Amino acid sequence: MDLYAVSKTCQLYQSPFKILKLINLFNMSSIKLSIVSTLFLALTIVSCKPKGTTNAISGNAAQKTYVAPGKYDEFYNFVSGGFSGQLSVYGLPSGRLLRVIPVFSVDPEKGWGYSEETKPMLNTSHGFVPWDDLHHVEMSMTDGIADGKWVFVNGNNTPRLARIDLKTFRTAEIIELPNSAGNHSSPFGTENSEYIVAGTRFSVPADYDPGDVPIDSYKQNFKGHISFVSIDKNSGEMNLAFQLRTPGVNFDLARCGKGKSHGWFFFSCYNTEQANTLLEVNASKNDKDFIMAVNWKKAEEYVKAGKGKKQSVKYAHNKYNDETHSATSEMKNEVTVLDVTEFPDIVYFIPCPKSPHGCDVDPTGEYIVGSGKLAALLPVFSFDKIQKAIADKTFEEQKYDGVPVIKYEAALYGEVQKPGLGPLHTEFDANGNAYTSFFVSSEVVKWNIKDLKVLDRQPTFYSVGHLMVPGGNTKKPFGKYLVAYNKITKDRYLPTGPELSQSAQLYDISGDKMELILDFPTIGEPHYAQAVPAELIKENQVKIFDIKANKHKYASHGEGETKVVREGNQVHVYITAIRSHFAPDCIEGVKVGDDVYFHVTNLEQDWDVPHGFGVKGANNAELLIMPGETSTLKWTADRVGIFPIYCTDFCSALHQEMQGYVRVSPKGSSTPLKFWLNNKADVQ
Ligand code: K7E
Ligand code: CUA
Repeated sequence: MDLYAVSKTCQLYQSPFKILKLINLFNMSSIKLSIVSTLFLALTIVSCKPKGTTNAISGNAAQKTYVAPGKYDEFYNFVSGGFSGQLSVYGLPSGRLLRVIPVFSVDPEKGWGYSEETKPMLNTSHGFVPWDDLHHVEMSMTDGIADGKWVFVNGNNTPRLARIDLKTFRTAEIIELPNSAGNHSSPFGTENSEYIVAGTRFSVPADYDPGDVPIDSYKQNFKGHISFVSIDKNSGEMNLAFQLRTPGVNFDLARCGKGKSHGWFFFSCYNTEQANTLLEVNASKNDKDFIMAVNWKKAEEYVKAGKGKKQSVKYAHNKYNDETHSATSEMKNEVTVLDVTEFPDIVYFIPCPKSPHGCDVDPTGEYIVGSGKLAALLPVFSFDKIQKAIADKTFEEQKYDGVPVIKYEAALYGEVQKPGLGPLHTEFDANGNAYTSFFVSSEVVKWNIKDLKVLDRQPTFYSVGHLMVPGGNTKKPFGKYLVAYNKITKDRYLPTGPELSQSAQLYDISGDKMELILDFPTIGEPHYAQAVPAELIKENQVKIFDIKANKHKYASHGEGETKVVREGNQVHVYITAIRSHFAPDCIEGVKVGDDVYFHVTNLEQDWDVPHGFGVKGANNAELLIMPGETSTLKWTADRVGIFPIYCTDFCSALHQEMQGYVRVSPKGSSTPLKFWLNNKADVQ
């Protein structure tokens, strides 16, 4: 029985005694029992039954979230889609779903990963990878404040970082991360988005080291890598600047320093036991794991001075170009690696109780909160004290795998006592308060950073993971709302078969007490999210692509440029779409076995007039083509007959008339290649 199961039991409103009895039904090792008894103790302190289920939504809550028809929401909220691999965009406070942005997973609705132009975006060193697990969202920043230009997100499974352009709400770039496995501690950005940083969850043998080693040689052969990806200020383009090679632990989450701690990075680490099997027991033995403090400015200096080793690796770097309306994928083969044991002033470990998950830095940059999943307290570390401890060398006698370990008390500002059970993540408001999520006790707890006193606690429904306060990770939180992202909803929504909805819950945090004002379901499992005021983004939207500037190789800039060209068994159809016809809409001379490429250009130059494109029997998805854009659908003619094509997006009153035919003749037939619109045969 694991923590998760315990918490599920907890949500069935069983008493802690019942839970313990239930746990005892399982044959448990003594270690497990000790974890469980800690848990039990904590459970007796904090009742796990969410309180206030009946009065959770108060009378005027509806008013607070009501956005009248024709009115806009106040915030854009970018929410991870978890194992859907996508990012969804909601309005706050209404909780209305505005858009799902395909990132790492193919999306037939938008042709993402299906059109010829977007396929290269999902290329990796493993080939085409059509899915990933997206956990964290990091908006670009200027001077420690979100600037609304880009959103960075992580692909957990096949380690990747993506950049989404908030002018188009599309994925503009994806970079693969070598030497990484489980890109979980990612992506976290520095104050001016100098770097987006990504730590590996799994330590594994580096790509440049021998990989065929026994799994139980973990301690000798498994290493961690932290990637520093630099961001071009103007274009946003990502570049893998360097990596740090670290001892083999699991990196879970991270935050950059800000203000006084700008130049530093903090990572939570678990499995400091370096276990390689049954981690639920073997990685829960140590009383304390670590927060890893990284002086990235120092590391950057070393790299600039030519230090570190160039290692040979292989990773894909994919970019989408809004002029050619096409993506390119480039395979790269080198990265500069600094081994932190050879550069003693880059990295320090700080002991942190019991498998920390979240590692969060307050708006001033002075306080670093570690959230030990199995701990009954929350340690808050002081940046000043960490600096002093480093200067005074207040280290433990033993290094950890060659890295100095700062004494716990020397780095500690203080502990929040009895905050709740199963702390995961902390966000901040602008008034010196912190908000921490507690998975096991299903609650959000508000506490004061200075005196570490708990101020308020509110139940979540149920098992909250991440929390989000708009700007709550930045120097200047916007506050006002808090959203809890819940793993389990149980009885909150109409049931939907074996799997129930995950959800977000919106709290008003403008008063002393948090007030729950809305539930709304999410797409995929929500992990982290970030929100910014709508003004930062709303006015910058690309409304159309200029058709004259379309540099796609197969674009037709008007109906006069449309044509059908045979190259061996490939047939290229240059076709246009405008309300309400395709040109051409009749094509003959295609033969069985031909690969037909429909290059569809949308000639519209008005906002929000996409056309769609589908063809019978395509083992592919539709295309959805924006005004001024060209997209290509590949279709193989597999049999003789007449194959309709049609527009899939209801674009005008005559949308249903927007259709055409492709005639497929037998292999070797003499049907000539012909195409026309309205019997204007072979218009070229
Ligand atoms: Cu969901 Cu950020 Cu992957 Cu915690 S992690 S909940
Ligand atoms: Cu074009 Cu419907």
